[in-house]
Order: sequence, then structure tokens, then C-alpha cells
Amino acid sequence: MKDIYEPGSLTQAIDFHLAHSVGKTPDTASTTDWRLALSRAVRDKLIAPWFEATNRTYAKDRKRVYYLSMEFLLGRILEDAVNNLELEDDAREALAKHGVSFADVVNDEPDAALGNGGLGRLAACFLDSMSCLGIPAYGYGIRYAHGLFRQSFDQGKQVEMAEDWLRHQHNWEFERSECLYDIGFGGEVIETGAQAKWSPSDIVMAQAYDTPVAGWQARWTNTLRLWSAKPKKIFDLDPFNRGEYMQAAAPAVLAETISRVLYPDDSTETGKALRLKQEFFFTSASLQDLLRRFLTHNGDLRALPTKVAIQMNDTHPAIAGPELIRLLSDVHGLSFDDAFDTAQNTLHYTNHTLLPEALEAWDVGLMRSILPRHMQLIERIDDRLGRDVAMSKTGVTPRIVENNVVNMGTLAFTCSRRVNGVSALHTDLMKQTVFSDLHKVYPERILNQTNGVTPRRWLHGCNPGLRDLLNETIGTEWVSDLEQLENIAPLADDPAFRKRFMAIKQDNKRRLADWVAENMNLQISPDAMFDIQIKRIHEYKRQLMNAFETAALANAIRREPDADWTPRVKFFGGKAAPAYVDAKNIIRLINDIAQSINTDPVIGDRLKVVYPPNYNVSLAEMLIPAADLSEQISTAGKEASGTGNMKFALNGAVTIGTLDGANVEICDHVGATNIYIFGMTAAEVQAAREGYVTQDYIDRSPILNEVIEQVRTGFYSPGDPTRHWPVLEKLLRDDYFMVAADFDAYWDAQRRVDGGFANKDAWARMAVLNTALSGWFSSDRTIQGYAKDIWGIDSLAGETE
Ligand code: Z15
Repeated sequence: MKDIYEPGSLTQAIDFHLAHSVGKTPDTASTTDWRLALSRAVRDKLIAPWFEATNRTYAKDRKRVYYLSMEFLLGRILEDAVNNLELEDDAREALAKHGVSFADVVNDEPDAALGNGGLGRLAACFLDSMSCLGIPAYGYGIRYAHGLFRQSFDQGKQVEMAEDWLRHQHNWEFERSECLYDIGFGGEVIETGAQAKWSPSDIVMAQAYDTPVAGWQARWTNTLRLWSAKPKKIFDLDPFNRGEYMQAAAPAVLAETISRVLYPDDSTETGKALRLKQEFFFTSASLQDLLRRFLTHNGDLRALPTKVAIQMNDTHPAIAGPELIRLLSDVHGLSFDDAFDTAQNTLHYTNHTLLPEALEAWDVGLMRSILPRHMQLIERIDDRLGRDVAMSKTGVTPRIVENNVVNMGTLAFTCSRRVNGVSALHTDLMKQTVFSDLHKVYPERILNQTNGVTPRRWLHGCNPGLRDLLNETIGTEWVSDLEQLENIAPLADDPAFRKRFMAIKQDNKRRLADWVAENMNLQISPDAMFDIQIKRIHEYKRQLMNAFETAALANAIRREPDADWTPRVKFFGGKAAPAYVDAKNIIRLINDIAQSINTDPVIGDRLKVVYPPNYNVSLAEMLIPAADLSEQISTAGKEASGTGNMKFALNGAVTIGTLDGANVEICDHVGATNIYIFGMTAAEVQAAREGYVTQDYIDRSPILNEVIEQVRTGFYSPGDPTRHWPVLEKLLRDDYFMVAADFDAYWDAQRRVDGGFANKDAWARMAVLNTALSGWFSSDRTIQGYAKDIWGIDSLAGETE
């Protein structure tokens, strides 16, 4: 099937779809109507490459990757597709003929926010890279009716509102009403001899929705298959006829609840029954689906690992171990041992955090009531682990079931052929801490795959100025071979190139300043340093330390307003989980500090603080290209990798950061002279825990002490002086993330940054080198690592028939 795109024809396609898909004429069409028409026209271009990729994989019965993830934080889809198909100029022109702005149309699209933060966005970058590289892959997840909540501020306090991305027609997906699987819950296990059969008490159906994921230049197109929960029984007619309308609809409502909403917690575990149901729901549907696909070509399920590689994104799909074993044994007749070996050779597990509060552990009683057969199988898997442990003679005693909880990390590890961390430091710490016992028993299993980001969205798409400069300077191959950016490294010493590079940065900053003026009623100067910390609000990420430093800088400016200050605008962005009280308190403090600083005439343009509400992927795409300074200041050992850090460096921002996560590798790549590293190392953090007293550090830091006194006396909350006491109370009681211990080092590093930024040439050189030397952080490199070291899969793109 051929559908060769011819320049100019996009105009006709848009006009056609405006009439035939949207049902509007050009003179009555709204921006949204034009967006829907353009989306349809662009989607049409994906179909031929999509069919071709699917057919080739099928015809050759190639090994496929299945990426199981609770979260896919896609952001906007239209602009990304336009970029990947290089249709931007045509689309702009076609819309201009109707007096419609391309920018308005792409910005009209709501983000697909089916994820919380780094983990979900990584999954989206991986989808893009797998398509770019021609790796036959499916993303499997949940089609949440409501993605991550929208955030607004009411007098500085976070307020959450339900998100509703599907309210307008969403035309990137294909509903597969025939692709349905039964998902059971509860009930009992009926054993006849050696045979066990699960008889669930409730059944919900999982229905597939497919979204094509086109890679760079549509060389390859994969599928994102998301599951939506549908009731087995649409409607109870008896209660309806009795006039009990709510009761009649109740079973359907209950079933649909499973895919209703994304849990808004990032790196925290809530242990809710509905969450376990969501996890099993999409994992079981995905496994049933991939087994059906395998069986269309193959008879012997023991050959599954030769055709299938499953990647579990964190422990959220870790029930895949017992579920795959159940399907292979109870349903398809393999012995338990064959089923276990087959499952284990097919499954792989990525760990994304070592924070104890994020490690999933399900109560045995809950697990048994929702998944009774799986609980039995988990116990058998635990016995097998026990045998391996005994044989290993290591003296360690890791168990899956302990203290009446199922440790999902241990379960995922035990059921996987390979287990990986997401940065070099994180993988080392996995071996030393959370997985040290398992690592002794299975010393070959853990390996590292440092995260990456897709250069299509995070450079080519979001930074057109820099994209054009790069294309002109080193050609266009860098888009799918990012380490070619090294070719601009020598130009860091070329004043003319530096000037152009920084003029683009200035343009991006001006655009952001205009947006801030329009949307936040605040004037900021694009000549100031743009210092940006954007990520989920979490104590370990230490937005509080940044807020304290901001307040301290304001104090210093007030004392000596005429000193030679480097003007700064500090940006904060991020959401707190709705139940995370300490994080919400930090948000309110930041907003109060911003209010105090922004209205102080003595401070003026020397310092401004901007905290736009509802930080999301689209806002990131505007903020990152406008950044001078990237804040990556987590307590060392706590941020598994970070991926925002990579996006900033790629766009020519200089990092101020701790030796944490992938910052360590960013430092290695861009060079220690082109990054501001400060603070305790992971080992020093460990050592400092013993006998840590927050007040001792505050006493030794007059700068920090002054800020704390201000907060205590209500300087930032006049009229409500005790408002921020809970933040101080927590800090003094338990400064687990060592804000006080690292504060002075952070302050000193910031003053070095001030000096650095004042030297325009030296700063420009650093900025250019950050872009030039960040190519290794492409998610294409990461995916090539997974393909080679974990999945055993080759690229199919460009392969001759
Ligand atoms: C999440 O976004 C991350 C880890 C988690 O355990 C959960 Cl539940 C959500 C993040 C890490 O915090 C971050 O350091 C990492 O870069 C990202 O996953 C992708 O690996």
C-alpha cells in the first residue's frame, strides 16, 4: 500500500477533513475545528507506514518488544507528528491560506497527560525512539479517561481540578471494539488433582485503543495500545424496570472505574485496592493479547522468549510474573517449572527508584482477595527463590513475601531475566542497597541503561531556532544520530557562532517573557539569567532549598541594592500529589516568597520569581529552550536519574547540581568546567545521617538562619505569621533530605554562577558545549542499549525485503 506524500496536497487534505470529518465550512470553523481537520490530514500520512511496519513484522514473524507501563506522558501529539513527518512548512502554508495560525492550531491541543512525571515521560520518549530505530514494539498501558489533574493556585495554595482530555474529539486513536479480553477479579481457586483453575467472582472487559507512533521521517511506525475498561454486562434491566435507575447503572460504573483516572502520586505508594486492580487489568490484557499474537505463528509456548521481550516499567506491571505463569500453566497446560522458566526468560524489569516510600508492597490479604490464584503462585515463586538462595550459599535471605506483604520489587526481580537501573550511580546503589541480597544470589542479572530523551521533541520540535542553526552548521543527520552534535564543539571558540547561538537563546527567553507578561501579569527582562527548576514537587528534589536560597538572595540585594548583582528570574514549576501535605506546604511558601520579592521596589529587576501553575509537557517545551541555568539539586543518592537535566543541557542551559542520578554522567560528558557541581556526595549523605541535627547546620549558616527567622516571624505571610510553621517544624524535626547541610554549598555555587553569567563570552562557550556534548543522552542510545543487552532485537528499518 502506497500513499506517497506530495507537497501541496496537505491543503486539500485539510479542506477535505474540515468538511467530511469535522462537518464545518472554513468560515464557521473554530481553531479546534482546524486542529481536528489538520490532525486527520496528518494522521492519514501515518497509515501507510504503519501498515507497512506491522505487515513486515508479521510476515517475518520478528521478535517484538512489549513495553508495559502504567504511564505514558505523551503531551501534545499533533505538533510531534508534524515534526516527525517534516510537514511543518506545508501545514503552516495550508492554514495560512485560510488566515489561520499554525501555532494557534497546535497549541489548541490538550496534553495527553497519562502520566505523572519522569517515568511516564521516559516511556513516551522510548516509544519515539523505538519507532525512529525501527524496532518492532508495542507500548501497552491504560487509556485513562482523566489524566493527571490540572493545577491552579488559590492564594498560593495548590488546587486540583479533574482533567478531561477526551472531552473534545481525540482523533489519534483507533477504537478496536473487537479486541476485548476478560479480566477477572476475586472469587476462588478450584483445585482438581494437580490442576488449578481460577474462578473469578467479577469480570471486567479490557478493550483496545490503538494509536500509531510514527518515528522520525516515518521510517517506522509502532503501536501504542491502551486498554479501556468496559462492563461485561451493560445494564441491569430488572432494577431499571423497578425505577431504581442508579442501581441499574451501578455495575457498569463500577467496571469503568478501573480506567477512569490516573493515580496522581509520583514516587509514592498508596496501597489502594483500585490501583492493584488497574495494574492487573492492563497487565493481564496485554499478556493475553501478546500470547494470542504469538500463537498465530507458533505452537510451542516454550519458544515465547525467542519472539517476545517484555519490559516492565517499574513494578507497576510486576503482576506480569504470576499472570504469565498462570496463563502458560493453568490456561495453556505447561508445567509450573516450564511456565516459570518461559516467563522468566521473557520478562525484564526496570527499577526507577530506591526511595522506600515508592517501593510497592501489597498486603497479602488484599492480594489474596483480589487475585487468589496469583497469591498462590507468588508463594510458589517465593519457594523457587528460596531454593536458589539456599543453593547460592551466600548466607542472605531475600524473600518475596515478608511481614504479610508481597514485595513487588523482589517479585519482579525474581521473575526477570534482566533487571536494570536508569543511571550508573543508581544501578550501583541498587546493587549495594535495595537489591544487595538478590544481587549476591544473581550477580549477572542487574545492569545499567542510563536514561535518555528524544531529540525530536526535546530539541528539533521545541527549539526551532537552534534546530535551524544546527541544520545549517552540521547538516540534518543529528536528529537521528545525536552524537553528531559534537561537531559544533569546536565552534564554542568561534565568537560569531557563539553570538548566533546566544541570539537564539535570547529569542526563546523573549518569547517566554511575553508569555509571562500575558499570562501572569508580571514583567520580566530577557536580559536576566533564567534559572529554572521544573519537576514534581518532592522533598528529595529540594525545591525548598532553592526557595530558601531565593529568599536569601533577596535579603542580600535589599542590604546592598547598588552592588553589582547579576539579574535573575527564578522559575519554579511542578505539581504536588494531592495528599502530599509537606509538598503542598512548600508550594505555598514558594508562592508567598515570590509575592514578597516581586512586589519589593528595592529589589526591582534584580530578582523575580515566577511559578506558573499547571506545569506540564507543553510548558516544559517552552521553558527549557529559554533556560540559562538548570536546577538539578536533589539529595545525592535519591534521584534515580532525572531526564529534565538532559533536556536542559541539550538546549544549552548550564546545570547547577549535585552528584546525583544522571547528573554524574552529564558532568562526565560536558566536562567539569561546564557545570556547577556542589554539595555532598551519596556516600557523604550516608555518613552525615548519623547524629544529624538540623539546628546545628542552621546555627553555622547565618544566611540560612536569617531566612528561617523570617519564615518563623511571618515575613512572607504578613497577617498570618504562623502560616509556614509546618514547613519549619518538619525541617527541624526531620531534615531527611539535608537541605540545611547542603545549603551553604548551594549558596556558594549560586554565587559562582552569578560570576559566570556576568562573563558573557565564557557563559556562551559553556552553553554551546552543553549542547555539543549532550548527544549521548538521546533516548535512541538508551534504546539501542536495551535492544542489544536486554531484548536481543535488531532494527527492521531500512532492512531490504
Ligand atoms: C517516577 O517518575 C520515577 C520513579 C518512580 O519510582 C516513579 Cl513511581 C515515578 C522517576 C525517577 O524519580 C527519575 O529519577 C527518573 O529519571 C525517571 O523515573 C525515569 O527513570
